[in-house]
Amino acid sequence: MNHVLLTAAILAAGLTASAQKPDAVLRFNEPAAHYQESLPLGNGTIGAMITGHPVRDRIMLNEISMWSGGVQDADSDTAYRILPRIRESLLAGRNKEAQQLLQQYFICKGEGSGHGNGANVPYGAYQAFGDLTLQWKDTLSPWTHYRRVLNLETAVARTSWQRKGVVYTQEAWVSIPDNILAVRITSARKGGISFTAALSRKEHATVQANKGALEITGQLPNGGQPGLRFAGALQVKTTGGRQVAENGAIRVENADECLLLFSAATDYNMNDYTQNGADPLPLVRQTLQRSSARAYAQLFQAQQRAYLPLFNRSRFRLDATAPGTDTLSTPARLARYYERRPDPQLPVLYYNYGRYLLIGSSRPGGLPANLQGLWAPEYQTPWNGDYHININLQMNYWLAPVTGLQDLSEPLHHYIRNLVAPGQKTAKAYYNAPGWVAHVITNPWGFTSPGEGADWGSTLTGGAWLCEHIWEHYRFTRDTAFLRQYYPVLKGSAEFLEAILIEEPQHGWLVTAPSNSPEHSYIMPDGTRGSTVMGPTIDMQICRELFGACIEASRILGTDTAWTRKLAHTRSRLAPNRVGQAGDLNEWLHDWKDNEPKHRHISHLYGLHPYDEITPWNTPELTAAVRETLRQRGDDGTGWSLAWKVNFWARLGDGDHALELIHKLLRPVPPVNPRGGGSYPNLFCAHPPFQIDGNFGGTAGIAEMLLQSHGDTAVIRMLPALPTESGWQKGAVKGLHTRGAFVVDMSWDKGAITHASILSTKGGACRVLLPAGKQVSGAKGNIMAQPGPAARIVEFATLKGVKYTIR
Ligand code: FUC
Repeated sequence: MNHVLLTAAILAAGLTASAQKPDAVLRFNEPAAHYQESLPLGNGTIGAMITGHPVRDRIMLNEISMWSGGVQDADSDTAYRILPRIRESLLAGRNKEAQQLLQQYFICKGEGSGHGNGANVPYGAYQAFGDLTLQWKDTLSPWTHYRRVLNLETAVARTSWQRKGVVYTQEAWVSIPDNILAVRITSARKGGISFTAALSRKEHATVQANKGALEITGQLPNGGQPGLRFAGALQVKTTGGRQVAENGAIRVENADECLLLFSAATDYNMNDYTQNGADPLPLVRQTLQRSSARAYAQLFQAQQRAYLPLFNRSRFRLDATAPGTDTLSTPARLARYYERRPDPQLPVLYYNYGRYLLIGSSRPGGLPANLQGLWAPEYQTPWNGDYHININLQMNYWLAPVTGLQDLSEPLHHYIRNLVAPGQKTAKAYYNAPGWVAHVITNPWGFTSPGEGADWGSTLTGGAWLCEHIWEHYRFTRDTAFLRQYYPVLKGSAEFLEAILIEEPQHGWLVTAPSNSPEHSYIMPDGTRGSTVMGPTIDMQICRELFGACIEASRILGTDTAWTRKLAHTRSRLAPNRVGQAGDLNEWLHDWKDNEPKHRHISHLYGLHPYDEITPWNTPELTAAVRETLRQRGDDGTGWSLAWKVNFWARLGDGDHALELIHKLLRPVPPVNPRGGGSYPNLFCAHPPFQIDGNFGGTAGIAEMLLQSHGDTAVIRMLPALPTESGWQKGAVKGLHTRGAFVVDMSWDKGAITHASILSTKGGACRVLLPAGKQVSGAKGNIMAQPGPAARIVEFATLKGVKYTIR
C-alpha cells in the first residue's frame, strides 16, 4: 500500500466507528464478565485483555517473559546406567517392568512441572503480569448503547457507551514499534471524564507513584532462589481537567480526553535463557518517556504501519453473506452457527483471528507463543502455560509459513536452538548419547529432562518434532543462510536419535527405546496396560522425516556427505508404517489395542500431517488406513485435537469432513463449567481450559483446505479440500505460501478456480496441478503450460520475482 492510501486507511480506522465486518470484527454488547469474553490485544511482548466495564474497568496485563522459576538441573545424572535394563525388559516384552524402571530411575530430578502446578517450584509458570483498573467516579448512573468490538483489520479494541446521554469511547491497542499499550478515553462532554487508574498484582509486587507515573515492580518466586524481576509503568496524559498521583493510584478529574500509556519488561535474558538481563525499571521508564513525548496520532500511525502489512499479507474471502450476522455479537453468532444456520463469514473470521493472534503473541527477538499465546489472567496458568512439545507448541506455528507470517516463527527457531545445550546434557545423563534431546515439557529456562510421570513424560522425540519447523521453514523460504545457521540443530537431534536406536527382535527393524506414543496407552494381548514401548509409530515417522531433512540439507549445504550416507542406510532400516487387523494404522510397533479408543492425540497420523509421507496419491493403502483410524477415533475431542483433525481431513482431500470439524471447533463453550472442545465467546479455543493451539491449528487447517504443496515433489494443489457447502463455492484468497517459495493468490466460483497467480520468490521449477482447461502464462504472456482436457501436473521453470498467471 502506498503512503497516502495507508494514511487514509488509518484515518478511516481511527475515526469511524468500527465497521461491523463479519469476517474481521469480534463484537460484544456487554462488558466482559470472564476473561474468555475479553478482547485480546498484543504485540508479541505485551498483552492486554479488554473487559470494557464503564464503571469498574479491568484491563488484564501480560508480558511474555513473565515466568516464575528459573534455570535448574533436573537431569538425573546416573539414569543412563539403568538404560540397558529398561531395554532388556522391552526386548523381552516385559513392558510393565520397563515402565516401572522408568518411573523409578528415568524421570526428572526434583518436582518437575509440579504436576502442572509449577508456579512455586523451580520449573515455574507463566503468570499474569497484573491488572490496570479504572474506577469511574460516577458509580450510579446506568449505561446504555454499549458496544465493544475488536477490529482485526486495525488491531484496535473499541468500547463505547452512554451515560446520562453522553457518549464515552475507549480505544485500546498495543504498539509493535513502541512496545506500549495505549488506551484513549474520550467523552462527548467537556470535562466528562473522572476516574482513578491503578496498577495491581495479587502477589510479589509493589506499586509506587513516581514523577506523576505509577510504577509496579517485583520479583517472582524461584523455589527459594531469587527469581525474575519485573517492572511496569503507567502514565496518564489528560486534556483539560487535572490528574493527581496519590496512594499508589492516579486520579483523573473532569478531563475532556485522556490517554493511558503502559509498558512492561522483565530481566529475562533472551540470549542465554536466564534471568540475568538488564534491570527492567529503567527500560520501562525510557519506553514510556519516548512514547509520551509523541502525539497520539503519531503513535497510532506508527503502529498501523507496522501491523497492516503483516495482517494484509494474506486475506481470505468467501463471497456468500448471511443477512444479520454483521450486527450480531460474536457469542450469538457462535450459537447460531451451532444450530447450523448459515454464517459463511465465521470460518473466515476464525482464519483472520488466528493470524491476528499470532501477530499478537509472537514477536521476533522474543519468546514463542505459549499455551495461551501470551494472554493469561492467572498466577498458576493451566499446565504452567508452558511449552508442551508433543503437539502444542508445534501446532502454534503451523499457520506461520503458509499464511505469510514466516518471520514470526523466529522466536520458535531461537527457542529450539536454546534447547540444544541443556538437551545435550540431558542426552548424556539419560542415554549416554551424543546430540540433544528434549522430551515433553519445556520452559524458557531450558528444561529438557523427562517429565515427572513415565506414562506421559518420557516421549523422546519432542525436540526432533520441533526440528520439523526448521526444515519446513527452509522448504517454504528456500533461505539457505537460515538452513546453514540451523543445520547443527537438526544434526544434533538426528545424532541423538541415531545413537539410541536399537534393533527389535522380530524383524530387525531399528526402533527408539524407551519411548511412548504421546500420552496414550495400549492394552497388550495379555491384558497389560501401559505406555512405555519401543518404536511407537510417531517416533519412526519423526526419525524418517528428520533423517530425510538432514540428508537433503547436507546435500544443499555441501557438507557431511559421509555421515548422511550412513544416515540414509539407518533410515531405510527404521520400522515402517503398518496396517493392523482392524484396517487402521498401528500406533504401536505391534498391533495392540488402544486403551482409550477415542484418545485426543492421534500421534501415529503424524505421517499424514504435519509430516507428509502419507499422501492419497503416493500411499493409497496407508491413506485408507489413516481414514479408518480417524473413523475409529471419531470426530470429538479437545480443542486442539479438533483442530488437528481439520488438518487431517484436509490432507485427505475431504473438505466436507474438514468443515464438519470446523463446526465442532466453533461449538460454543461457556466460560463457567466448560465441557468438551470448542470456542469461548471471544473465540479463544477451549481445550477446555483456554489453549491457543486450537486457534492456530484451526487457522492452519483452513489454509490447508484451500492450498497444499506437500509430498516429495511439493506439487501446488489449489482448492484440494474445498467444502461443497454453498457458502464456500465462491471466494478468493491471497498470500498463501507454498513449499518451494511460491506465493499463490486465487479466486474461484462454483468451486472451480477462475483465476490464480503464482509469484516465484526464489526462481526454480514450479509444479502445479493445473485445473482442466486452464493454462499458465508468464510475465509477458508467454505460455508456460497449455490447457488440457483434465487436471494434470505441469512443471515449468520460473524466474525469481516473476508472477505467473493461471486462467
Ligand atoms: C498435551 C495434551 C493435553 C494438553 C497439554 C497442555 O500434553 O495431551 O491435552 O493440551 O498438552
